Amino acid sequence: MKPRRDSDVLLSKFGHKELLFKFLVIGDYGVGKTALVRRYTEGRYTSNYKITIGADFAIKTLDWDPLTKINLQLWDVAGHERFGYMTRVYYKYAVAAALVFDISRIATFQSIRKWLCDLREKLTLPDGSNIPVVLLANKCDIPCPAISTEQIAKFCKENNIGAWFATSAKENTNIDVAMRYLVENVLKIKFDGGICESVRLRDKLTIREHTGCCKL
Ligand SMILES: Nc1nc2c(ncn2[C@@H]2O[C@H](COP(=O)(O)OP(=O)(O)O)[C@@H](O)[C@H]2O)c(=O)[nH]1
Ligand SMILES: [Mg+2]
Repeated sequence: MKPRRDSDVLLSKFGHKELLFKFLVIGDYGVGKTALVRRYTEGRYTSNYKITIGADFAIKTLDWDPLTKINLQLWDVAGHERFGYMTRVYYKYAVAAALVFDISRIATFQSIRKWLCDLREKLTLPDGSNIPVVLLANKCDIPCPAISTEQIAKFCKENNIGAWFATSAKENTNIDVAMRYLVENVLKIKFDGGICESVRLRDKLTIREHTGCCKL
């Protein structure tokens, strides 16, 4: 059997569509990726999680409109963030990404550049453009953030990130709206014909041609 190349499953049954989107949740260890995914998919928050080894993903089903159901497959890096980069296999077929940092720790914000570079170097849409990305300034429930909103907005502008949200997995702040933003952008690209078949991983040759993907 040939491996499936498409990023989504389209079931046309009496005009109904069911789509499957793979979203990545990326960022340094401890920024709250697992907490955000759990909050979004299970509606729960606990302050202690067992460390998951290997690829960990959770599904959230959205009744987008009366004719469209969207299954979001959220891939939480699950421990690999310690290596500081992801393998191509992890990125494969992803159509959007949430980059997460901890608003109380500046080092995690500085790391976003590295995550963004790694992502953009390895993954593009079929037409060569970048997949939709949202930046999540997590733990916004903590008073006295270490990074100002001006710094975050400047970074997004300089690095072509469409939107950022101050989120809290603890208090369930802005997670739905951030995910919705990504879904809307993926759908926009789909209907413009961008993600009609699949998202392809850049091959090694393409990577060499695209050095300096992020503003440093
Ligand atoms: N105050 C606060 N703590 C959070 C929030 N999200 C996660 N945490 C805590 O941060 C720690 C790391 O979270 P975790 O989800 O395991 O981070 P990961 O390594 O990025 O998956 C845990 O102790 C969480 O309880 C949040 O929104 N607010
Ligand atoms: Mg985790």
